[in-house]
Amino acid sequence: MFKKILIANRGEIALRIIQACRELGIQTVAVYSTADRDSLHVTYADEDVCIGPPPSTGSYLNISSLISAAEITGADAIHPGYGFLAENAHFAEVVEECKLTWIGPRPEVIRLMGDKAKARETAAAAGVPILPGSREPLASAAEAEQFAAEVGYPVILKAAAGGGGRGMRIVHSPEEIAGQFQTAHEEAQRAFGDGSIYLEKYLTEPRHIEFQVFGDKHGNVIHLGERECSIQRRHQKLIEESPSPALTPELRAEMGEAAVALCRNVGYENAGTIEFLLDADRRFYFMEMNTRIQVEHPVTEMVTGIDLVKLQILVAAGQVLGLPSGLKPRGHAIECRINAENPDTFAPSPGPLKTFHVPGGPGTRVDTHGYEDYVIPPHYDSLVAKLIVHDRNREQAIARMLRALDFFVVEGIHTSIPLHKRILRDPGFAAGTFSTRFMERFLRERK
Ligand code: MV4
Repeated sequence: MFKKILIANRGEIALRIIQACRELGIQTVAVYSTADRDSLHVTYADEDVCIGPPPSTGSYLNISSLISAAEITGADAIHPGYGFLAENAHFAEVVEECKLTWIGPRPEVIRLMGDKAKARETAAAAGVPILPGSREPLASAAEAEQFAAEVGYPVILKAAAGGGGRGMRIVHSPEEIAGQFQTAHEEAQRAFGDGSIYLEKYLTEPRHIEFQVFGDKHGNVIHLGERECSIQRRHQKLIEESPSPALTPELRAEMGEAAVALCRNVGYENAGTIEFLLDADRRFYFMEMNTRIQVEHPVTEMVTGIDLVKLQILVAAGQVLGLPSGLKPRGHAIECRINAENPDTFAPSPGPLKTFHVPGGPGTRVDTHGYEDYVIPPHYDSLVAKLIVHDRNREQAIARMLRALDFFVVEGIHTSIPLHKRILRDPGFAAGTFSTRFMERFLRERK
C-alpha cells in the first residue's frame, strides 16, 4: 500500500481525497497556490507545498512544480481529482516515468478516450450502440454534407478534441452545413490545436445518463449503476441523482453491460464514467467516456455504500476488485451543486463566507472546503459545496433535499441554493419526466 499520496488538486475534492487517505492510514501531501493558503485541504493534509501563483497555469496545471512537490515530500502516488490535469495523458506519463503511481487509468487509455472520434469508434467496436454519423473525422465540407444527407437533419458537428459540450455545432438544414463545418473546424484548430470534426445525428430531447465503471489491474471490470445528469445549464450540471427515474432494472442491466464491454475492450483500470444519451423511445447511445472520478460520484456512493475514492486508491495499489457488477441500487440519492454565483444571472460571486451553516441530520452529506470567514478566491471554478441526500425513494429524497437546502445558510456571497429550491419544487422535476432541455425551459418560464 502507498505510504504517502500527493493530491494534485484543490477545493472539496482535495479534501475528499484526504479523508479517504486518512481512513486508509495513508499520509497526505496538499499542494496549493498562493490564493489557497487558508484552504481546508492545506489545513488537513499532513504536509503541504506551495506550487505557484493563483492562475492555475502556474500552479495546479504546472507539471514540474507538482512533480517536484512529490519528490521533495517522498510521495509514492499522485491522485489528480477532477478537472485540472486529471485527464492529461502527458501528466500521467510523466508521473509514471518518475516512478510514482498514477491513481487513474493508463495514459494510453486517457489519450484514446480524450479523442472523442476515436472513443466513438472504440465504443462501436465493443458492440456499444452509437448514433448514426461519420466513422472518421470529416475531410471536407462536402463530406459533411454527404453524411448529413445520409442520416437526416438535424445533425451535430463535434470536435474530436472537444468534449463536455465544447466545440459543438447543431445544424438544422443543408444550407448551413458547409459554413458550420468550416467554422467548427477553424475554431477547433484554434482552441485545441486539432481541427478534427465528426458528425452525428442530433437527438433533440435526450436524457444524459452516465454509468460508473471500475476496473482493476487484473482485468476485472464492473459497473456501479447510473447517474441521471439531465439537469444542467450550458453543460454545467446542477443536480444529479441515482438511480435515474427513466431506467428499468432491465435497461440498467443492458446499459451497464455495454459500459463494461467497452471498458474490457480497452483494458480499463480505475474509476471511469461512460456517458450515454437516452432518447424518448428509451434507446441509448454512447456519447463520451470520462477517465476520472467525477464531481457527482457521491450519489453513486450513497446508493451503493461504496467509497469510490478509497476504491481508486486500493485498485491503483494493485488490489483485486472484489465487488459484483450491477449491484441493485439501495434507495435514492440526489446531489445539488452549490455554486458561488448569482442564482438569477449566474455571474460568479466570489468573496467571504460571513455565515456558513451546513445542514446535517439523517441521510444528509455535505462535501465542502468552505467554513465561516473562508474567502472564495476568484481564480477557480465556483463550486463551494455539494449537498447530497439519501432516502428510501425519490419522493422522500426530494423532501429531504428541500429540508437540507432550507437549513443551509450562506451569507456574504450569492449561491445557487435559491435556484435549487425552485427546481426541486417544479412539477416536471418531481415527475422525473425531464430531458437535457429542462433548464432552458425552466429559465425561459422564469419559475
Ligand atoms: C449530443 C446531443 C444530441 N445528439 N449528441 C453535450 C455535451 C457533450 N458531451 C455532447 N453533448 C450532446 N451531444 C447528439 N448526437 C446533445 C448534447 C447535449 C447535451 C448532452 C448531455 C447533457 C446536456 C446536453 C445539453 C445540450 C446538448
